[in-house]
Amino acid sequence: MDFLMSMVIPAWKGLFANIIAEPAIFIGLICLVGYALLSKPWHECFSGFIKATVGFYILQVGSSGLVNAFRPILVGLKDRFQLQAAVLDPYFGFNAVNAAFEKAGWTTSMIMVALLVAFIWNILLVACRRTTKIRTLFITGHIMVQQATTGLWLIFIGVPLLTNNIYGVIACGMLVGTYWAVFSNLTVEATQELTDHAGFAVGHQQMFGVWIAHKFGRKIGNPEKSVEHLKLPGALQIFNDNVVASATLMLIFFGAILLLLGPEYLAKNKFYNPGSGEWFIKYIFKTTLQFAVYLYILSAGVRMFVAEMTESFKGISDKILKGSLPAIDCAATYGFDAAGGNSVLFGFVFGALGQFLAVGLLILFHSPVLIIPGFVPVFFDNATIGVFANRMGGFRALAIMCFASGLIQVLGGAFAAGAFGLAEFGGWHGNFDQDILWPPIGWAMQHFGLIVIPITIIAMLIIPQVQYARNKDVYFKNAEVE
Ligand code: ASC
Repeated sequence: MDFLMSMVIPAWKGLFANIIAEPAIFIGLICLVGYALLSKPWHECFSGFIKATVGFYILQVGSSGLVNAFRPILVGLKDRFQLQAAVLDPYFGFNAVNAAFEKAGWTTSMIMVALLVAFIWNILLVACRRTTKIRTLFITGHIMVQQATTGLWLIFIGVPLLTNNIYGVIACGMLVGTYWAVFSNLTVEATQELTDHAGFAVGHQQMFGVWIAHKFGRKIGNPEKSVEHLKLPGALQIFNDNVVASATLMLIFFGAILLLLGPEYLAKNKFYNPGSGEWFIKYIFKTTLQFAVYLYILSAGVRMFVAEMTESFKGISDKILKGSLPAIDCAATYGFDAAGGNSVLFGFVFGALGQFLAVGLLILFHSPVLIIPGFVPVFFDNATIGVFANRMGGFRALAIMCFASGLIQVLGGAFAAGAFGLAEFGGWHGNFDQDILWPPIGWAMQHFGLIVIPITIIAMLIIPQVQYARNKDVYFKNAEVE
C-alpha cells in the first residue's frame, strides 16, 4: 500500500500542478479533444487548443490583476486601524488553515489526497449520470484546492474519529466531491439560459447563489427593467458604457478608501512612492482606474476561450459524455452580461454595501469576531450573482440579492471564523457558499459527529434526483451545446 501510494501521490501531484490546477491548459486540452472527436483537421485542433488556452490566460491576467490591485486596499483597513479581524478571502482562509494545521502538527499534504478522492468521485458521479443525474465535472483547479483545504479542516476539528487520519481524508474527498458535483450541476439551467447554451456550468464558490438568483430573481424583480434598459437621465447616460461606469464608480469607492488609508500608510507599505514626485491624487486616479482596465481584459479573455469551448465541446458531448458539461470559473459568465459588464459592476457595489452594513452590525453588537471584507468574495461572488439576478429579475433583483448576499457573507463568515477556530489565524474562506452552506455543515459535525457526513452526502445526492423528476424531458438536453 505504501509502495503504491509513493508512486501514485507524486504522479497525481504532477498531473494536478501542471494540468488540472492550470485551468488554461486543462480547458485547452478539452477543446483539443473535442475538435479531434469532431474529426477536424489537425491544424484546426491545434488552433482551437491555442485560442482556448491563451483566452483563459487573458482572463487570468484580468482576474489576478483585479485581485492584486484591490485586495491590499481592503486588507489595508485592518492594518491601518489595527483591528483584530479575520479577512474574508479564500487565500487568507487557505493560509489560516495551513497555519492551524502547522500548529496542530498535522501535515497539509493530506489535502492533495482528499482532492484526488474528490475529483475521482466527481468523475464517477458523472460517468453514472443516468443513475446519479449529475451532469457536471468541476474543473476549476485553484478553487478545488481551497475547498478541499477548508473541508479537511472542518472534518478534522469536527469529528475526533476522523482527525488527522486517512479515513478523515477519504470522508473529506467524498463530501467535497459530492458538493462539487451537485452544486455545479445546480447551475446548469441558469448558465445555459444566460449563455444561450454555450456549453458550460459554473464550478466556483457561489454556485448556490447562482441557483437562488436564477430561481427567485424573477419573483423579486422584472427582467424588462434590467440594468441595460435603465433609462438614465441626461448626462448620466455616459454610465451605460461599462468603462466609464466602472472607472468612475471605483474612483469614488476605492478612492474614498485610499484617502482613508492616507499617503503615510500607503508609502510605509510601499504602495505609493511620494519620493518619485507622484502626487497622491494622481496615485489614486491611476490605481482606481485599473479596475476598468482589468475588467476589460477579463471579458476579452472570456470571449476568446468560450467561443472555442462552445464549438469543440460538441465533440465531447456527442461522443463520450452525452448530456454533460464542464463546470468552470464564475468569471466566464461575465462575457454574457447583457448589460455589457454593468451587472458585474453593480453586483459588486451592492454586495460591498451589504458587507459594510454587516461589518457595522458586528461592531454595534460587539461581536467577538470582527470581519474585514476581502476583495475576492465581495467582487467575484456578487458580480456573478448580479449577472444572473439581472438576467432573471433586472436591476431590482440584482440590488436586493447582491445586498443580501453581502450581509450573508459577513455574518456567516464571522460565525464560521469564530466557530471553526480560524479567526485567531486571521482569515476565513469567505465566499458565498462557504458562508451559507458550509458553516451549518461544520457546526453540525462539531455537535453531532460522524453521522453528519453520510447524511449530508445523501441529502446532496437527492437534489439532482429532484431536479430530474421535475424536468425529465429536457433535463439532459439542457446540458447540450447548441
Ligand atoms: C476566487 C478565487 C480566485 C478568483 C478567480 C476569479 O474565489 O480564489 O482566484 O475567485 O477564480 O476568476
